[in-house]
Amino acid sequence: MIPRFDDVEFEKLKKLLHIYEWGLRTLKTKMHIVDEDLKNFQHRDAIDYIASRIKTPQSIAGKLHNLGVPLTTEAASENLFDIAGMRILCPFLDDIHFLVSIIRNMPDINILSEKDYITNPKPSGYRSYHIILEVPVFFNGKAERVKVEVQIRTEAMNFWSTLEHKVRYKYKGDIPKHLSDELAEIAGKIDELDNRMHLIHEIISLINE
Ligand code: 0O2
Repeated sequence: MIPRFDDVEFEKLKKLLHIYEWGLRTLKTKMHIVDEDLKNFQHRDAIDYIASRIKTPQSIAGKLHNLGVPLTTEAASENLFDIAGMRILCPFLDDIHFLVSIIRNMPDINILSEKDYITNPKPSGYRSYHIILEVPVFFNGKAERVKVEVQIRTEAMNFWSTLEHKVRYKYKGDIPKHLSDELAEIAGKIDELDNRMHLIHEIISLINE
């Protein structure tokens, strides 16, 4: 049976999700400004695309249920780090760590954790850089901190992970071995492609200099 929030908690959750939305919008504006600054003043195109989403109440309820914690807004904000999610797609490999260092230098952003699946890919072949951070927002006249999960990866890595996510969903996480082997092999090819594209880009940049 699909778990649901009761009516009181659902009303509280709707309010909480507004605050997450403001946090996400604040971070999105910051990243768009970074993008313009890089393009206009540093001649660098490190961001191709920024996408963001707020988790649905159903998905939040499902995740809390799986964690075995009560279906409350308090439990959601304490236990879930990806209620607000942002994905940043980069053209080239070196743009990922470059953007991570920019985010680390933002004075009002508090970084809670980082996972570097670029340097250490998951056994599935998944590559991406994950940062859980806190963004300041004003709510009811006082400053609150909103958690956002940021995933940074190349377009090619995103192509792979979108398909793999669909396969994972289809097989409810239990992907048949022949398919997971195939996906892991393709992930390796995508890594090679990212590295070769990066090299060509480096050569062109050197020639331009
Ligand atoms: P959804 O449906 O996208 O929200 P853990 O592995 O337990 O240490 P955890 O909590 O899974 O850590 O966090 P992690 O590893 O940072 O993963 C967070 C999100 O990254 C996942 O969210 C996925 O969106 C994505 N992700 C992680 N591993 C994979 C993978 O192997 N394949 C794909 N396609 N995506 C991955 P959710 O909540 O699991 O799923």
